[in-house]
Amino acid sequence: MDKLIVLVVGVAAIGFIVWWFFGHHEASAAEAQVSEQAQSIDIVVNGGYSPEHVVLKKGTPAVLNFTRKDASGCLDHVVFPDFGINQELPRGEKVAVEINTEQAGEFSWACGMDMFHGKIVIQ
Ligand SMILES: [Cu+2]
Repeated sequence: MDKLIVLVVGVAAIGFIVWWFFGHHEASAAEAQVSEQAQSIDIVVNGGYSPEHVVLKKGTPAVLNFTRKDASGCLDHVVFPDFGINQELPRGEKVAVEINTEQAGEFSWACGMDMFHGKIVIQ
């Protein structure tokens, strides 16, 4: 009987690990607030990015406002390789990152260590 319990618990643990690493996690997506001249969106940095997918309108200057709540140093920089941006994010401060939206496409951003990722879609 003990062996059966160990087996059941073991299988459940393996199932959880598989789900954790390979399961589909729903990503949060959001559209920026757009007016005629500008668009902006607030992004909270706390164990990742929320939202992590941002849709921007092509040709309208865009600002992403990052606020880092996470205490870990892992997320203290945000990097947009396609735009040559490497921005420091002091904890608790709202930091504006300007994005050039002249070109449509999908562009990713990441933390300084390339562990956490987000994506902007310019369309
Ligand atoms: Cu990191």
